Amino acid sequence: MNKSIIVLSLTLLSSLFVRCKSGDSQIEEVPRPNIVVIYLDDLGYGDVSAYEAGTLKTPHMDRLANEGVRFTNGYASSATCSPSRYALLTGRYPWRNEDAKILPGTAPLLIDTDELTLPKMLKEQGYATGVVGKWHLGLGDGTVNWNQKVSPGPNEIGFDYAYIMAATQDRVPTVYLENGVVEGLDPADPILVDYDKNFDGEPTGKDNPELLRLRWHHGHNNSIVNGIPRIGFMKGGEKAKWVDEDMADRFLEKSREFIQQHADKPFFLYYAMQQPHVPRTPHPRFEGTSGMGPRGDVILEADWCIGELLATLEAEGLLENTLILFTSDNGPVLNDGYYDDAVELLGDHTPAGPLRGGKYSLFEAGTRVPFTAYWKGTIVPKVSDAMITQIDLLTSLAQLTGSEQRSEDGEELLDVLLGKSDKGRETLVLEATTRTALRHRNWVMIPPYKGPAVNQMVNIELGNDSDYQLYNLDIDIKQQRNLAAENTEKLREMVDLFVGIRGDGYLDTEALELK
Ligand code: NG6
Ligand code: CA
Repeated sequence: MNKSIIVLSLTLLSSLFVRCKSGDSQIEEVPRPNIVVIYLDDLGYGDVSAYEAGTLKTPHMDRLANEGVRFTNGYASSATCSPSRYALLTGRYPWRNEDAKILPGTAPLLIDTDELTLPKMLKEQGYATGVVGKWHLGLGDGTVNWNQKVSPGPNEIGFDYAYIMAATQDRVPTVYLENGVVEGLDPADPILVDYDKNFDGEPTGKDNPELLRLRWHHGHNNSIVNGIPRIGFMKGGEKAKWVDEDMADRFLEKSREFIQQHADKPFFLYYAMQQPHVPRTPHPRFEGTSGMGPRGDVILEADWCIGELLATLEAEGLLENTLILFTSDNGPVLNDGYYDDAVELLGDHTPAGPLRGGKYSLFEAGTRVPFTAYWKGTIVPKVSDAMITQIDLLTSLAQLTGSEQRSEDGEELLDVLLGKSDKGRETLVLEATTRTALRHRNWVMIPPYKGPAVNQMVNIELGNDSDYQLYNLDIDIKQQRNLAAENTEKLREMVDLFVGIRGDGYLDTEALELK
């Protein structure tokens, strides 16, 4: 072995471990693997072929699932994006923050800069931290000038590096920001953004259908960018606007660069992919590849990106020193506001797998998502039925890296995450568009909620009912049989537990009078 190889090996080895004090003040070695969170947007439980063998084949996602721990009871923190991401990064239930709702592109930063976050905790442990992809957690303090450095944002809550879209692919501003600065902005063509009113003379999806290459079904009829109507109004910033079809490649490229630049030290990468959220704009390489239209095509595109990311880690010699978590921010939706044939070309594919509901729903498909943990050479492949939620990641990864930080609502589930234990959570509050329900062991209790049973626009059952609902998931994973009336004892137990967590004021007492 020549000298440089020895020096390199020693450097790599020292980066694998951190010296840290354990409870009895003994010094012990704690591993410091790189950590990559691959976070899909609206990917359903049944969209991954390792979860639901069907027409769509996702070999790279399957690799993570089949060669790692594949959780069958892995939950997103909410059935929509911003609250889900808030809870992922803070380890707090989203309902503790009343602003944690789907945010417009002009919303202020949702996470307090004093708050404990996953990247902050890992930074304290010596990690380089980066986010690439969809942010949707608000930026700035409420009055953002997009032509200056936008702050606070990801850099102020623990990320050393951030390459993001501000909100969603269907919301303005349709530009990338690198560490708070809009990429490629021409100062002579400043960006203006407004969510209430249009700028004089600017075309909109509503008034100018002749300019559209993708038609809107509901919402999405404000400013037109690249022939696609969006939510919100934007003017200027022509050179900075993203090309939708290139977004996947761009996020992949930035993620790879981050990995390559930090190959010699522990890093945390939050790779927040935009697929299969609307508008679904596959790169031409993937157009038509699924036979299911753009929704299927962008899932295959995302799968390819994951393969490329794995190949990068492998080429850098990092695969055996990297814990890769793969999951989704909420459940699936087909028609989320554009005519893109997602419903018409679905065929036999079942995005929610066997689960009821979808995005926006309190039923299982709203929050139960693909959730896998892969660590080559360390994690022994298995299927785990243990209950775990993304809220647990901050605390569990603190355990992994020797940090004493614990988040408000996260549980210490490191052994579950690594497949060494099957003793997951017992209790979890489920959340969908600010409504909450309770899962305890194999039972789910949904309190009565006003509002429609079905969101007709997206054609998803929301979980609203005038009565209590009680389901036994052990025998009824599809949530078809409401046992509330016949098992009042269990219902009472669940309601008491729920009230204990959510507080007395949450349910109105009249509704609580059980018949
Ligand atoms: C909804 C949008 C939907 C999607 C969602 C956010 C309309 C009618 N619907 O308001 O298309 O953008 O917000 O999705 O505008 S999420 O995954 O980011 O939560
Ligand atoms: Ca989402």
